[in-house]
Amino acid sequence: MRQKGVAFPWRKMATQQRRPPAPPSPAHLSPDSETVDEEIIPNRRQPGLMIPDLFTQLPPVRDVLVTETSQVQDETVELCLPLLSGESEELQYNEHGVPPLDRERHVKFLHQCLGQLPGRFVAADASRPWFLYWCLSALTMLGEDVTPYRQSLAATARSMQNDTGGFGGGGRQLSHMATTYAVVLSLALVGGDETYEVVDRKAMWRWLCSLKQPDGGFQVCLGGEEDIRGAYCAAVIISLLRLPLELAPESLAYTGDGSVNLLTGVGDYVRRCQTFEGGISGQPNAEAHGAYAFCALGCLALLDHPGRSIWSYLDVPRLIAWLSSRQYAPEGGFSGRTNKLVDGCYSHWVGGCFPLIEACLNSTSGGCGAPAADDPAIAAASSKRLPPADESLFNREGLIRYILCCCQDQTKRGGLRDKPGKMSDAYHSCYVLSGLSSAQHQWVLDEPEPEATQQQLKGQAEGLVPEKTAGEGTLSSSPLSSLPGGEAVWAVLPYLDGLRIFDNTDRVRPIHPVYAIPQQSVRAMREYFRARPGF
Ligand code: FPP
Ligand code: K
Ligand code: ZN
Repeated sequence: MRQKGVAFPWRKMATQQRRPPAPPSPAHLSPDSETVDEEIIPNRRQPGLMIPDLFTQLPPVRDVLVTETSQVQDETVELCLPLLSGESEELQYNEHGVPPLDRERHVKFLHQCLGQLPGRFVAADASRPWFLYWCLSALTMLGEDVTPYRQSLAATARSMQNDTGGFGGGGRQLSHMATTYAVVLSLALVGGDETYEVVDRKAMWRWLCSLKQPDGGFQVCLGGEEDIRGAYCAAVIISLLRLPLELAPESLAYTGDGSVNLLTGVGDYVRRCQTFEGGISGQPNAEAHGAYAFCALGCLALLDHPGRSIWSYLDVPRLIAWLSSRQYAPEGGFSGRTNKLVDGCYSHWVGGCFPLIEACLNSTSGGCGAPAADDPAIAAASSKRLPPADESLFNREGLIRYILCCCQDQTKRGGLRDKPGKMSDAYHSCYVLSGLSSAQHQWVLDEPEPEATQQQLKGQAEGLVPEKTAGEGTLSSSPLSSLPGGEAVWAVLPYLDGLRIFDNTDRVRPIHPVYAIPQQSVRAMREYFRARPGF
């Protein structure tokens, strides 16, 4: 039987290569597609591999309009299909048609990226803190011990810190929210008191206050753009360093009556970033992008228990629809935005949204069982709740296939990549592995004590969060403690539902769904600063 449909460019190529004919075509082709005589997909797959048709065949529905976009999409599928179908001679497939994680080569590549880089990397000089985070995070997920980097990291971080607060991309560079986030996470990853001590928390707090805007958001650097990265990075930094929430009088957002703190209006800022598509844009009225969806959810999950905050500020059903549309077949990976291509890094930016959404759906807080909140926004959100997510909201198998088949560098270079044909790099190594980690694990959020819930709700309604343990040396007579969402108790298990298509030795370490580093690293750093509520 021959497939019917429009002519696909890759089939012509396949004919020229004269590959052996394919097995019978999929039964799911749309019955009313045009009847065009054409060649069938080649298949050189090793016999006996168990790979669902979804990942080895062309999509059943296809828009006949040919555009630049549809052409690059076709080219991408053409590159991925042989790798996904068990046809690559360079890959060693297991019985599910999935190759192993090439740990050793990735580890070697990542250690190299932490050393001196070739001259062309001068263009990435301002991103040095990012390289630290990407490599240390990826190595950690691969099970490597990164504590030997403690001393050198502390020294490097010191050289990047400004007296006016925050970290720049290097010595004498302006502090930036992104580089500061990357340094703080790197310090957390290597751990150790002397490492934590590097951070000048008081200067950091002042600097964050200077970036806080009256509309609730944060600038990414002094005088720079305000966007949702700023809000997410600020929330992570405040939470990990347990910074006080009250505003310095110099802040643009300071009102003088204590009605506004570092977190005031952040949720509303995030709300304004949800677009007509259901996804999240970098700033209000821009295009939805997966990287910003993660920033939005991570930020909300720190503001409060995600079972409340995500429902309060976002249209969850529309966000889920948009996130789900990011996963493509046959590739299995995620795209970052509508009509664009799959890319390994979205395994984290988009894939990492699902644990947070699942926690929000499965939560009994703030609507599904907990006493109804006084806050009308929460009450309204509760009324449109979806049923709990007892199944995965994304195709974990597809993502794992894309990562292991398509995102591993196949040469001795090692490292992970955007897609076949691209070079591996530290950024993609980190976020592809983060996505793999999300797909291999299941996170559940333990419910807070009812008393704590009520207290937090009250605190939130007042725009304040009551300090749990008032400590010596706090900033003022009415100190505000760190973000309540930071106290949420997350528990992780290997994801065990359904078929495990990867070898057990290919499981990477779990990372905290909000901070994207191991939970132990989060705990250790927050524990260290718990004893230092002031400066
Ligand atoms: C488009 O790139 C990418 C963006 C619009 C946003 C990128 C932002 C991040 C990856 C991270 C932000 C988060 C933090 C915490 C700093 P593109 O056009 O090259 O890619 P595309 O075609 O896949 O959209
Ligand atoms: K991209
Ligand atoms: Zn990418």
